Amino acid sequence: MLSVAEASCPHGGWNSLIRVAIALGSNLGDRAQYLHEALALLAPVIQDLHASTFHDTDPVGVGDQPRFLNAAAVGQTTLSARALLDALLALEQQLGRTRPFPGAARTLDLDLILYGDAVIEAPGLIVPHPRFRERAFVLKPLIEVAADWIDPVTGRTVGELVSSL
Ligand code: PH2
Ligand code: MG
Ligand code: MG
Repeated sequence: MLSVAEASCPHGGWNSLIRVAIALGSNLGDRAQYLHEALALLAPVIQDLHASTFHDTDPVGVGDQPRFLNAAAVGQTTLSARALLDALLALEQQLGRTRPFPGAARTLDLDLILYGDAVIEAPGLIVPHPRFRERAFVLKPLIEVAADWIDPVTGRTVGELVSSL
């Protein structure tokens, strides 16, 4: 586990840019509009933001729910993983997300999937995302923008992870 200082500064230098990957999902209201708005609001926080296309997907593991629109985005940030997570949660709230129960349908879900090559296990913050390797709705958008990114836990690229879905 990283210390607070390391999590804030994993590669030396407090202002170094870290490459990050975010998964976006929406299955409530105007899904495409929420994803577009989220990307616009992420741009000031994540530099050089590149987004995948939007994928219409079956809900996975959440019972009978509306279909999802999923996407992935990569870019660079000076924020610590914790500060980035906090920014993502605030942005979800800004775009109307409520949490009536775990797994409820949502206007917007923003998950931190990869933060450079950091492996972090802290309360509420596990990076790489613990379930991203088996989730087609994360990997298929992600391969469009980060096919060569190496998962620091398995040593496999995103492309390889997609191949073994
Ligand atoms: N997110 C979940 C659970 N199930 N299924 C799809 N298709 N897309 C999602 O984004 C998604 C899901 C938990 O966050
Ligand atoms: Mg999620
Ligand atoms: Mg989430």
